[in-house]
Amino acid sequence: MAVRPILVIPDARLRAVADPVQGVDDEIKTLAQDMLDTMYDAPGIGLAAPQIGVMKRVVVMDLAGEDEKPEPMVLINPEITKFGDEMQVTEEGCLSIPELFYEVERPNAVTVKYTDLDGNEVEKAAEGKLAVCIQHELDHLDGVLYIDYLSRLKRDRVLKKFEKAAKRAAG
Ligand code: GNR
Ligand code: NI
Repeated sequence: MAVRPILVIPDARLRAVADPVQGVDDEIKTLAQDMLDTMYDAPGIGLAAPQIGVMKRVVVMDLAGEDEKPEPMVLINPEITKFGDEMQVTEEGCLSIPELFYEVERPNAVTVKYTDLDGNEVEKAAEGKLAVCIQHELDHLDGVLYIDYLSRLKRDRVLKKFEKAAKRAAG
């Protein structure tokens, strides 16, 4: 059990592109477990490795409800191979942009291809909240945040707030 600190904007690592994983070894297995521990502790429904400062293309998710049995998912080198034609608007939040929630429009369905923890290639179709979460997490691997989809006015307001907070913390 290792809960690692979650980076908050404007940390530059949240804007960098993460590197592909070369093989599923013990280091990646430990990373995935630490990411799940960190996500459940937060708590959140997803976490991407750059959010804990590890620039590797690894994502974890669990969309099971509070009273349901946990359904941890680990996605290594994930890629979206298909987007649905319809769009959906849902409210998103991000552990790296704490305490704020905004509505975002995204495709309502995606197909994602990834390597799992056993090294197997998996292709999975998703819709609804899972599709939103997959898109949100994969964006993190490319340095993209959900606030990038907001109007410039709203995004700038969010950025200013966190830039101010970072300056205050730095003294
Ligand atoms: O915990 C999270 N909740 C959430 C809600 C709506 C859309 C996306 C998410 S992901 C977020 C955790 C997080 O920041 N993952 O990167
Ligand atoms: Ni996020």
